[in-house]
Amino acid sequence: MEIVIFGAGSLGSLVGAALAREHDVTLVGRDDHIDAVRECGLVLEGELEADVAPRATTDGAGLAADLAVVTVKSYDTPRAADTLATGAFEAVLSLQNGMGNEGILADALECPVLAGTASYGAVLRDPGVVECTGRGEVVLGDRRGRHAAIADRVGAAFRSAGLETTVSDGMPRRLWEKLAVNAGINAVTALTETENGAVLDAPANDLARSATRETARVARAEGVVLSNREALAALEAVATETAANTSSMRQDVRAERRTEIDAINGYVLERAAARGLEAPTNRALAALVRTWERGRGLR
Ligand code: KPL
Repeated sequence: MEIVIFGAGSLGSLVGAALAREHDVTLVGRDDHIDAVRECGLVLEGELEADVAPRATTDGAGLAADLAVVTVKSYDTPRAADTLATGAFEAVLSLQNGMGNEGILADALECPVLAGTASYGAVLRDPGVVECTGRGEVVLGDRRGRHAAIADRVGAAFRSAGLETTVSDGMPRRLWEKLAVNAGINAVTALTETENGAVLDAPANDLARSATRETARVARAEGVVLSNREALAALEAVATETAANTSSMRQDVRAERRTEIDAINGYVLERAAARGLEAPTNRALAALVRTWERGRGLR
């Protein structure tokens, strides 16, 4: 399969390196990482291994492929959608944190757009080197239950490259469950400079569990069947599997980059307000991270 990865950050590079073992991959990114991949190839280390030479470019305009996998930060989705619209793809898969990304892509594109989640731990160690710090899972599907054959083909392509992948016909619930996990882990670990496993124990666990419970409540108000027990079990499972990992938001804060707070705790707040609900823990976490961003001139 010909696959373009839009967003050569840590997750995009991990997925791109794994896929390049079996498929014809082009990485689209912006920094010295792309120069290194162009010159020396891409090395995937840790729990998944690969030494591959995908094409790499900083210009994503006008590309054509069977599949585009979008891994850019959620706040870059509108820009990625405009660029993708200048190319030609059989299908697009959003593999991003937060909610609403595939809707933004679908509004700009004519091809089928699939939604997905990924719980692999990934860290960019050096330009051209990405480490898989925790085996996770990719879950993908069409949010509205159409395009099942395309989702199956994409799932098979991911599995053939050694990525644990489930094709789901219940994506809205999967996306809300992932959001509930990210709402519990990301801001707490970013603000406290801790690994994901910190949310399993006191004192951080109260905060994380409260953010996750609030998210599950908002999901139910939005018509998604997600009990507090299920959301908390997902939080515990991901935090346990990725206990030694650095969350993507902590990586952003460490690198003094803008975070995905608006698409995670901020999104929960937005939907809570629309449903007349309170979400005080998500409100406090979002306020703290947004204050940090403002202090750094990032918003
Ligand atoms: O998605 C993640 C992230 O870091 O954004 C988790 C699941 C928390 C893994 O680190």
